[in-house]
Amino acid sequence: MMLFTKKILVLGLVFLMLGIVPQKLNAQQTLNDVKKERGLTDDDVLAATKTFMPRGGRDEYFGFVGTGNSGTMIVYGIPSMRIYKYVGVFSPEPWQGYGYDDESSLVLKKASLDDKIDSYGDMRFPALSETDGNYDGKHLFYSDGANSRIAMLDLEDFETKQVLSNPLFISTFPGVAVTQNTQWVIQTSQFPSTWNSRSVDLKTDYDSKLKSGITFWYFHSVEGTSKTGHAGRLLKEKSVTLELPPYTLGYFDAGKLLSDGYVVGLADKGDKHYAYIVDIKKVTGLKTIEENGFAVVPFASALENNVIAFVELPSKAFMLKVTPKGKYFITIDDETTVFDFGKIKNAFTNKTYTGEADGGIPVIDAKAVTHGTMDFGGDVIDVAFEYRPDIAYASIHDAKKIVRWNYETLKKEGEITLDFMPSYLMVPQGMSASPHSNYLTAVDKEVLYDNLTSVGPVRPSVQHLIDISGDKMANLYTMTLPQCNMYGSVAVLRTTIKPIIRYPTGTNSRTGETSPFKTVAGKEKIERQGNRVHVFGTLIRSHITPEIVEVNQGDIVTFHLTNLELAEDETHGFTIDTYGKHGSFEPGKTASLTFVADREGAFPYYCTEFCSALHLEMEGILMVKPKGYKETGGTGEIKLTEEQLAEYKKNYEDKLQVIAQTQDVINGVVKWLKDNNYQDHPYVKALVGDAVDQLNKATAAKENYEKYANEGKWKDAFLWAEQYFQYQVKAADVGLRAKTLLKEKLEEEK
Ligand SMILES: [Cu+2]
Repeated sequence: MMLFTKKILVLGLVFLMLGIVPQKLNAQQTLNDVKKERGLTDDDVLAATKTFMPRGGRDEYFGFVGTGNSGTMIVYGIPSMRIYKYVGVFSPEPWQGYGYDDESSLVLKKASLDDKIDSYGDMRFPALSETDGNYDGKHLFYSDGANSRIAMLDLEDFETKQVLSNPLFISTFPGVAVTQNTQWVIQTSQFPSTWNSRSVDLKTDYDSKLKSGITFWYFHSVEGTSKTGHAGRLLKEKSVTLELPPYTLGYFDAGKLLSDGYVVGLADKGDKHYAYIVDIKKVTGLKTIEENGFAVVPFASALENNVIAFVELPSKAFMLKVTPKGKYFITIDDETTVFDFGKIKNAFTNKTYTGEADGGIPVIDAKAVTHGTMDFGGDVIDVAFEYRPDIAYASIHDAKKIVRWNYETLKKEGEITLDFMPSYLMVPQGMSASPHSNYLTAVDKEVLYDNLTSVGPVRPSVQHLIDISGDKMANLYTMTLPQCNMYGSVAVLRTTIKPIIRYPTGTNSRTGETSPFKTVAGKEKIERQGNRVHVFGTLIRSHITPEIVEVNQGDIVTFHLTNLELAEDETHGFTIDTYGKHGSFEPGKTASLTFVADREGAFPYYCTEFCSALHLEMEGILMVKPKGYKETGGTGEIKLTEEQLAEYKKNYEDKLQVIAQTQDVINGVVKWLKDNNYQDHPYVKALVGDAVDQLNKATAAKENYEKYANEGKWKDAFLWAEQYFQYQVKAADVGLRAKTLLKEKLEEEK
């Protein structure tokens, strides 16, 4: 106490000496007070009001960003720019057990060249699934530029369902594009490489042995949604790769509506720069040969069948995007060029070629197919399209500007000057046939130097939200994206996505099918065959069953766990201390954790997710008995004295009273719930279902204590009564939560 007072005195003196008066806190502040105190302008306050999300408010859009080398995806809201979730895609993500439980580890291992799980990626430009050119909110795709993989996520549960290895490319462009009905998910190589992983003499063999290519991954889409998720999958056996000479391939986009059936992209070789156009229907219908287990259309056949042509560009381009209705595509190099897709299609079909590029690829005369060019007076990085017809935005990096322009009339229509250098742009649904939004985001790094607190040499990625609804564009908000090197993003109207809140009990979420290891209440068991041990367990507030698992050192052990909960957000986590395994069990999910019990000892396991107030009661113990361990000691039975027996009898009778009182509480809650028609509220109904499950589990305990009491075995009777009481408490806990929730719902309705 003395010491404490002294400290305050010293601090006070220091403040006095430095002339610092500790800041006074205002208990009550008006909007004007806050504005004045923080030096905010009216524009600042307006921007804050436009992005502020009151409690219970919902964002208009879901945004999706690939984290680049982290190999994960960020889900965020627009306009609040709040991050909702990180999802493991190309690298393990421990919170959701991705790459830690058996089911998701299999997803990642299948895509690995050497059976190891890659722990990073390079994911820059995602694509959302489309129906008739519009986002349908079902799937999301990413390409891994660093490890030549492709991934498919389901937006029903925001989980990665598929990661596949591209068996041909070593270097892959870190972006994907989908055709307008998601029949093909397109991925290209980036830097030329050998496809057979053999070394070559680069001086003499570069043109003959190094290759590039475009892969058309066939997507098997399934109408509607099943209870276990969208059943669509990429099918490797129906996918095709177009072989190309060693060009470095860059950004690409799929045609849509007016240009459906074509893919256009950037190709460079030496000092020659091109935009390519490929006829998808034609190329995917050609005869293929097999290479590395993948169907390949040989380049000679492609030439012969006129499936690819080039348009020459004046300099190296960095971006190419197709306009929303598919009428044009825009390339960005030293200047910004709007190409007429229709004219290119005609020249391509009629073979109106004026030259030939390296490898013999026919070249279409650029002048004849150009709609027009724009000079923005600086280095343009990206374009984005919005809902007003023919309107696009261009980011002028060095001039720190975003220009609004019309790609039909080729006129500038406005601009906003920024205090940073903008790079990649995104308008919600801007890459679909129906751009939707009043918002534009711009990626920026330089903003940090002046405007954000330094957090050491490496800094987070930053994207900036701009209001484009009016004639005058306005700055709204700057969002930091940690663990991320950000490039592109996509966003879709929030209501287009229909997320689920639970799986049907026993679902393997990665396959969408019922897990063969699904376990229901009362059927928990431990099976052993030699040194292979399978634990079939369940998780429910607030209990892990079984609570004790005994194995021998060296056993291969699998915990197959099913979360029996039905209630919203009742996720349980599971880990066995120091054994390096972690699982996340969302309501209904079954997942498995396999490991070798190679260290002897007692290893507690427990629920890692805060699932309820009694969350830490979810625990148990894994006993790993050392090799050659023999049970010692007596029979385990201890003879009780008369006094001890009487003591247990009294404890038992006391416990019965407590049980009766608890039952009264439960009955009261049940009556209240029934009187208030709890069954009309699905979430409350789910909670009551969970509570009933808890009580059902208790019936066996009740039978036991009654049996032992009849036999006069008071110790056993007491212990089982205690067990019954534990279940009762847990059921009461869930019941009370249901009551609170229903009360809230009824209040809302008033
Ligand atoms: Cu839990």
